[in-house]
Amino acid sequence: MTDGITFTRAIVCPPADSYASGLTTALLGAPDLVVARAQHATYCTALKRLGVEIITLPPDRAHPDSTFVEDTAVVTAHGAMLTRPGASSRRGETAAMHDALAAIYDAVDTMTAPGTLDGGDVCEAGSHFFVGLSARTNEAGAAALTAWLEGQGCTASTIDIRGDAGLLHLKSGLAWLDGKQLVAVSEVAGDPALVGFDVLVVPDDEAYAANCVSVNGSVLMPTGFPGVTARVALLGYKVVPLEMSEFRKMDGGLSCLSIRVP
Ligand code: CIR
Repeated sequence: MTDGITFTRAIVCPPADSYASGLTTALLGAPDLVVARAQHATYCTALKRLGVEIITLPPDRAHPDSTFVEDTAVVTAHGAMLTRPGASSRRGETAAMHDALAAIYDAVDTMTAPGTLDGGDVCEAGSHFFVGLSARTNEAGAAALTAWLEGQGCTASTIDIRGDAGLLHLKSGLAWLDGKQLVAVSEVAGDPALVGFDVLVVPDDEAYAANCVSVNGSVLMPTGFPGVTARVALLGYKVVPLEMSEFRKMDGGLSCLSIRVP
């Protein structure tokens, strides 16, 4: 680990009873709620073992996608901004996140219309942030976040994934491990915004594993992707494998399940 961020807390929200009625394009069948809750609990335990305090929001039955908390806010060491999620069915998720963030940060900013942005489109790489333009994040949302990040002393660049039908969010295909090290699917790896970074390119048949999460020197990775897992380990990272089947069924990945706070 050369230049990572130390995370002290993570905000999570266990899947609600309504979880299976959330948005999905995955065609992998209905998720098993009991298994999803067990996988979520294991995820939280893994974060705790890495020194992260878990802040748990109550399951939100009115919002089936509310377990994917990452989409509702972007945080830095100094501040937090609530997003305006691209899917209108998810906009009400930000109220609970506001309360959690207000207990941590002096001020919580809020994105306004016409901007839309999902936190899954925001890949933090130290003080630089890659912001995806996607079906969920529009130009106004990306511009508003960029201005906000600059006010926080950070920089940002955009990556347009609107032509990549297989990517729901930028972080579906891009992760930062630490320093200059990124993990990316081939569609994202060649983007000019990544010049100057080292990119581990994920093979197409293991693309789901590009959504991995670097936490305090270890890398959380979904099980079932031996090629990319071995390559991350070869780079010197300790890999923590986690079963994600019931979240993948709802288009979710490891990063979506938490907001990690420095
Ligand atoms: C959605 O479509 O909004 C959810 N079913 C999945 C969100 C996944 N979030 C993420 O990748 N950051």
